[in-house]
Amino acid sequence: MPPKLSFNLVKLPLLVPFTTSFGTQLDRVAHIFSLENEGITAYSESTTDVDPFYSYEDNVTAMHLIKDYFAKEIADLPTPAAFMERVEHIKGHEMAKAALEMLLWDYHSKKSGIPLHKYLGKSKGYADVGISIGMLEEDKLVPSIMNSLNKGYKRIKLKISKGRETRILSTARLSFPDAVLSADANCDYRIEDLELLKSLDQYGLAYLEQPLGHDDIVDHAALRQSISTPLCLDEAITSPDMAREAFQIDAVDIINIKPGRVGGLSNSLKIAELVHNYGGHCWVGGMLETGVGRAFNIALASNQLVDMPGDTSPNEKYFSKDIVRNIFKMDKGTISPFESPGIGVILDTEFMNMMSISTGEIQL
Ligand code: OSB
Ligand code: MG
Repeated sequence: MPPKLSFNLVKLPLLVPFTTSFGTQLDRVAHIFSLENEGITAYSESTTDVDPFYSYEDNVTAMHLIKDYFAKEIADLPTPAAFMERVEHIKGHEMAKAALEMLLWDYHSKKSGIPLHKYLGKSKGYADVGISIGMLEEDKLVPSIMNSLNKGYKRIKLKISKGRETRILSTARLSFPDAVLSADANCDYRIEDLELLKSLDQYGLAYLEQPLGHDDIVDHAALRQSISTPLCLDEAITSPDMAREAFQIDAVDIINIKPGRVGGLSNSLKIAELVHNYGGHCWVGGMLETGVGRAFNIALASNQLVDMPGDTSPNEKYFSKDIVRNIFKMDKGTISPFESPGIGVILDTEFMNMMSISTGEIQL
């Protein structure tokens, strides 16, 4: 029997609406992929969503690329690195590539009988965990931060947007003078906003994440010279080459690595290595993933090269019920990856099917 690739498009309501500078998200709508071969079932999740707001990719573009270009390249179950070489001539679409690249990582680590976090290289055996808090009504911000600190989160990241940053950050800093705080602007500012961005130095942030354009590193380099807050890039780093160039022109201190955004785990590890060689720091971000994508993120965040707390909250932060039976638990601000082969998640296929908008098989 040849390998079989199938998908579920699931829609899970978020426990708390997630508001960023680009909008409010009420649900996580995700393609979950399953690859079956010789008694092994591997899984992955596309980090795309309904709207092309975080990046130009969305669920429809990802499915187009996967069905029409990428699926046939995994029919012989290549290594993740070999797959990435085969699709290199297709520009961009890193999230679509990552969905299949990560499927191959899960498949090969399961076939080897090794948990993914060990299969990826040197693992610490745990991930340090921070939280990403969406923009909230005035009266809900302080209780939300308080609750997160009580749960043991090692860093509190607050979403900001142009015009709302001063209220959010001054409120947070006044109430929590010693907390490790960061701010994520999701590209809402321009270099013309320099004075406003300089004023954020007073809040003693651990870093400011992606204040300027999604495809910019030049203005970020200029901004970095003018502020004392360390600069973290997310959207702008779409490949190991972009990471290298950002360090070469002094545009960045810290990189938020999201495997989806950079074409998968091979590139994530390359970026982590490069960051280390340039003396920078990195952490693993998130895209409100279900338990499937979360398991990949936590395996990567456990790597020794990842040296800051990431956005890998336990499942219960996002969903009242996830599509997996084994959920992550946070203990003193850390989460341990699963120790069974591959990503180690046990899918709740019944619940996944119940929450699916559509399902299907993809021709390899
Ligand atoms: O910019 O890091 C971001 C969620 C969706 C899209 C972009 C971002 C985020 C988050 C949440 O910050 C991270 C998470 O908890 O998964
Ligand atoms: Mg971000």
